[in-house]
Amino acid sequence: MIIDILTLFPESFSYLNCSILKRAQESGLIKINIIDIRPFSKDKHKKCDDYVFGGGAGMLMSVQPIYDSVMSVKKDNSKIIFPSPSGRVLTSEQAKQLSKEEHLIFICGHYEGVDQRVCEIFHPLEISIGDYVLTGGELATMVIIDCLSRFIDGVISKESLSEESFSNNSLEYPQYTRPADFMGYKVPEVLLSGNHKEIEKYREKMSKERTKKVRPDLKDD
Ligand code: 6GU
Repeated sequence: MIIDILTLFPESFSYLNCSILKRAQESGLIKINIIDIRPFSKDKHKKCDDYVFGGGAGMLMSVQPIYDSVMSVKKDNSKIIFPSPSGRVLTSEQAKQLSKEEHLIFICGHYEGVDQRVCEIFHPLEISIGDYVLTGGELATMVIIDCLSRFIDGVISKESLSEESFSNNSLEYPQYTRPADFMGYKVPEVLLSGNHKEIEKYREKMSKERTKKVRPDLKDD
């Protein structure tokens, strides 16, 4: 998969060069390009924002630099995503669907947002990452990329995908590693028993309990 990120703040994206996403890029499963929008501005001072018509707080990102930066990378098979608190909230299922795309383009808004004509021209898929507001789309873009990358074959193991939270609309059971006793805080006996059937039963029970207590809104499957 090729991912092009259009942003006024390219320096925000170092997280994508760590750990699992770093490895996914090194092994050629994902290619991520971070593209600075500013050089595309036709303004003589490379200005990329302006006041809001009709009045209102703050500045909006202008349509021209975004239009030209999108056109510089857009192909017939590109899916354009505009992370925005006005979009539908990202789900695991949607991330899985997105992981099948060949080319994703992310438009990162900043300040008060972007000129609406960006949406009128490109009809991007608007995705929110939750019911709160961030100062820009950069963090949301990284959240979406991180989440969908895990569904690309080879990025993580198949077992990790099927066992984790949300994989069947429930939260993950608690896990422990060595030592079995840390300052008197003990690992539950059943996990040391080697009885795989009992371990599975215990994990299912813990998962159900945690989901019911913390996220009763998640529908059981
Ligand atoms: Cl995608 N962008 C911004 N700026 N704030 C958000 C968001 C996105 N999702 C939730 N809050």
